[in-house]
Amino acid sequence: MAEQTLPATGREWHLVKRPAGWPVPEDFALVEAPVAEPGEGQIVVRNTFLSVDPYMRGRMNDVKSYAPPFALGAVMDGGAVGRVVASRAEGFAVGDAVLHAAGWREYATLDAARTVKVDDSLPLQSYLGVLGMTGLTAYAGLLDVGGFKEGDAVFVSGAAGAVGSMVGQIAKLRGASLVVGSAGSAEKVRKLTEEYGFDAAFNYKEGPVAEQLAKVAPDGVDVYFDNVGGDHLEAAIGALKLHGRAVLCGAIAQYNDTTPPVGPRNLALAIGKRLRLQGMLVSDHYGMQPQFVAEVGGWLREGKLVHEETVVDGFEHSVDAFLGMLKGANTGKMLVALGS
Ligand code: NAP
Ligand code: FER
Repeated sequence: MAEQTLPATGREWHLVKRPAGWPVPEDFALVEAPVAEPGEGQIVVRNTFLSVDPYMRGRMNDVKSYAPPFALGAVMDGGAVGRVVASRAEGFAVGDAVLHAAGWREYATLDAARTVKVDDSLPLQSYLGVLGMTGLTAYAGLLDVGGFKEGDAVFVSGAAGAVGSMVGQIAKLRGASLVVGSAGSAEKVRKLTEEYGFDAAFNYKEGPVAEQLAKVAPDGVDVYFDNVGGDHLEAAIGALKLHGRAVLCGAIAQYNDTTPPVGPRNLALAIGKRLRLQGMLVSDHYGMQPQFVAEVGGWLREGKLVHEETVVDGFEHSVDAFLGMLKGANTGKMLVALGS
């Protein structure tokens, strides 16, 4: 039996219109919906933090992709953490902290087997960022997909974001000879060099990426971690050394485009330089989770790794947080706090 009285309703965010280009607030609706009683094997979670992520923009389009499109007129989903408020599942008690995929709502009734119990000696939102999906993307992308080795020179775009800020720091901690990054504001560039240990950084809005990259990495790079695509990827192909690797993690510069992107126009350079450009999805790398948590968790405890979160307060501001993230309002992981 449910162990405490549940609220009759909770709020959830629905996608009501498929965005054409940049999403607008009218594409979303804040809806009051019944909170379902848990069935056998189920729990009810009150979410405390929601993750808003770039890949969600892709799910707003009605196209076949690695993740199914969000249905129109239905609640969206995404990473979330919260506390169990009712349980009919063995091993799950009221008060337990869980990580799950039923975000964009205040209360979630779901199969306990589809949630992961987490240790709440750490701030719960860490499981959405530094020790969660974005952290693992950085770790697995750099080390496994990118084949990073000590002494490599690394360039990462989106460097002040959740994934990028981790990529640069992991590369440094693993012995990179040079770590350079790009980001979209002077303040982000300052943080990269003064707080995150990057050797150099530049603001991609201040001039051509290829020219700015050539200044900070005149001898080229061994690994490019691509979060942006477009002119960033083109510049990186130009800067990669013989046998260089590009990790194709994201292409956020084109997620809201309504016409097909041009380029990279210099792809043929990959032939002579014997480059490897490899796409990645974090979901292929969950096997690395224990190694990732051990190594990155260790660096966190030792104070060797900085991690930042940009927290938007209030469930009703979830869409603002999502749109803000797409426009660069965040440094580190963008999160929505629902209050505890
Ligand atoms: P994030 O970097 O924390 O946030 C997105 C950032 O993108 C913004 O803060 C903004 O920062 C930057 N941006 C927006 N438009 C841009 C543009 N036109 N050119 C350059 N930068 C732009 O997000 P995240 O969660 O860490 O994700 C980063 C990338 O990794 C995304 O491309 C995402 O799709 C990808 N990703 C892939 C996987 C996978 O499994 N393949 C998993 C997670 C994430 P500025 O202020 O610097 O512009
Ligand atoms: C996943 C695979 C990919 C996932 C997220 C992504 C939340 C992100 C991709 C992107 O941002 O481009 O299983 O889980």
